[in-house]
Amino acid sequence: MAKIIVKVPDIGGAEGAEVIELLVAVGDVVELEQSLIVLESDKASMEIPATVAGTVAELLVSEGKEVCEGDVIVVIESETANVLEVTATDPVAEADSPGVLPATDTDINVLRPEPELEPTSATAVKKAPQQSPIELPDRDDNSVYAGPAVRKLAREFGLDLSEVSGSGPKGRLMKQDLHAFVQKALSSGAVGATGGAGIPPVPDVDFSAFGEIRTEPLTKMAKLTGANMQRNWLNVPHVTQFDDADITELEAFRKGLKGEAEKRGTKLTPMPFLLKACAVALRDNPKLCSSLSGDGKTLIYKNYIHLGMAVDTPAGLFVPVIRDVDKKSLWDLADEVIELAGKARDRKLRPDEMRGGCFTLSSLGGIGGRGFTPIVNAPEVGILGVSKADIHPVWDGEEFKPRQMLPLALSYDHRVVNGGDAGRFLTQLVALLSDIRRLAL
Ligand code: CAO
Repeated sequence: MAKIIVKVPDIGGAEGAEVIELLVAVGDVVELEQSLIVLESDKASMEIPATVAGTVAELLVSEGKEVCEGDVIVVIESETANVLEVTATDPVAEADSPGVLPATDTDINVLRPEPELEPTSATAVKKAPQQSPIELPDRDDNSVYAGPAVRKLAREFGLDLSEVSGSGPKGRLMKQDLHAFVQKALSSGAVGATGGAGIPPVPDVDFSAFGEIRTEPLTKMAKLTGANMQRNWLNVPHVTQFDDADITELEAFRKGLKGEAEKRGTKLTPMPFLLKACAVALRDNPKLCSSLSGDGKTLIYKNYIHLGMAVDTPAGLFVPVIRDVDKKSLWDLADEVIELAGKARDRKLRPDEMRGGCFTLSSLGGIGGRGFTPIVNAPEVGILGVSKADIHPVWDGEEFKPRQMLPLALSYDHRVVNGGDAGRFLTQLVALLSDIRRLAL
């Protein structure tokens, strides 16, 4: 029997992550790849799998704990046969230091016998050097422990980090410390008085005074989504424009492909058609695919079309990005919609799968409703809200005909996109969806 430690893997540049769920307990028998814990960073939520089969000997984290890449999460006691198989190919594991397998999602270390881990095998090898549980970035001149992302956020808020106290290990400053500091300053009126946002706070109400209540802490992802929505709502002057696309023919074509889709093992919803039509309309109306530079002086045009797709999950809203939509077939897009939506719901999206979007689609078509005004996902400048298609009587010049109409709402950043730009984009989109032969033009 050998003891294997499972560490926090590369979390895609995210600076720290919170343990939001423990999926195993000490003594549990786990299989290879079985999920051990769920982490939530400010970029993604992810499950950390067991890298070997065995028994959970130690659980070194608890719910709510903040962890960083390289921190030890779990110690698994495993049959040596499996372990040796893994470590034999790893030259570092033969040495005194713990062996780290390169390029895996999770580091595996074979622990040499050490008193606190009570190794059971006499063949278990020498003691591993003590690892620092959390890597601390260098202190700055003012003795502030903070990572680059926190320092960037402080610059955005215009905060002096030495005024903020850190709640992380060894006083390390975390993003939530900055948020709490700003929140406190806003509610105390301090920022308003010094020329800050000056938005009057919503009063804190004791709801229990009016009846029974229940409280539930927000998940990190929900808090982050809320903060992003507020940031986008406050920073972006929004305009929303509406139209309906006649998708009667598109729907007939799509339904005709149902059998072929089943044979291919996929499902063709209206989403791949929407993605494809948006890609063509964005190519022809590049302003909708641009972003404003940080100083607001330059417009950045992108020669690629990567589209975000809002996915509704029990853990909150995720926006995975489908890359190079203009270069993919409807079948490819159908597969990718299913794959990314599945990963979002299973909390398996990697941070890099949620980056680089140019424009977002938010479809509530499968849920219902006649229309909504989506909030732009800045620094993107446009987002398309899609509602449920329904049969409506449409006047064709001589009579009313029953047509399947798809309600669309385009929200845009009015600093970048004018009504004319948006009107042309939406009109083209409607034309493309109403006659999908135009997608080939
Ligand atoms: N009108 C009518 N029916 C529609 C439709 C529309 N606009 N869009 C989809 N449908 C149908 C589909 O064809 C499917 O029907 P069948 O099961 O009979 O074939 C059904 O609705 C369910 O589709 P779906 O929602 O599972 O699949 P999708 O490809 O259309 O969408 C996804 C995928 C991931 C975008 C969607 O599941 C989702 O999560 N939407 C929510 C997005 C969201 O929350 N936006 C709000 C963000 S702001 O809070």
